[in-house]
Amino acid sequence: MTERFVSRGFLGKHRAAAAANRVPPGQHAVDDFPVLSAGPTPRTDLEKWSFSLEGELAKPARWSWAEFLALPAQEFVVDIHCVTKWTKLDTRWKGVSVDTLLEQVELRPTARYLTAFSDGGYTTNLPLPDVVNGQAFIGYEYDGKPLAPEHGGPARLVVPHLYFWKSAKWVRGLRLMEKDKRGFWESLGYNNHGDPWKEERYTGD
Ligand SMILES: Nc1nc2c(c(=O)[nH]1)N[C@H]1C(S)=C(S)[C@@H](COP(=O)(O)O)O[C@H]1N2
Ligand SMILES: [Mo]
Repeated sequence: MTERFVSRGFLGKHRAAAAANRVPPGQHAVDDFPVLSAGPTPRTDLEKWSFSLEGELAKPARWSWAEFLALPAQEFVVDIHCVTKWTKLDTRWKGVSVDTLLEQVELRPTARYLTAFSDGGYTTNLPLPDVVNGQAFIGYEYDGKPLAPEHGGPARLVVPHLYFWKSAKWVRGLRLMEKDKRGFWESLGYNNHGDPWKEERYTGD
């Protein structure tokens, strides 16, 4: 009994230490999932929903909801970090990797940046190298259930290695661009890149 208690305590501490290494500087881990939206939650009829790739491509691409669900999907277990200082470890999603989407189109050599755009008008900008090689996905299930509207359902971009404002909720497409263009929060003083491990929170960090 005592032995079991001790070894459990040890494992608990071990796990706590491992988790601490996954919390970036200035952040703290939370168990709940806070909701942060700059405006009201848009409700788009799935019949009218589509996802588009546009901009610096040989030809734009567009998927209906049914077509999007038919794309190869993956499960992702990732840590997310909000600039308001909460970190949530081991969030579990199902969605389509941005790599899978980009495989379906022909990028022009001029495609170097992108803007994710959403219902409601939210935008966020990213360099192309930050969304490839398994680093970003369009998530439509969270914790085994359809993604809740307040968390960006029916589908949101998730870019776990950058602060969570880069993970556009209610995302409707990605616009590939030659030049970088600041998105919603990036124009209002948030850092253009947003790496939580470098504490790139605000412009000038
Ligand atoms: N479309 C849209 N996406 C958005 C936002 C928003 O206001 N609108 N807020 C961003 C910010 S600042 C954060 S921290 C996360 C919050 O996601 P959550 O509400 O699921 O926690 O969404 C990001 N994506
Ligand atoms: Mo945020």
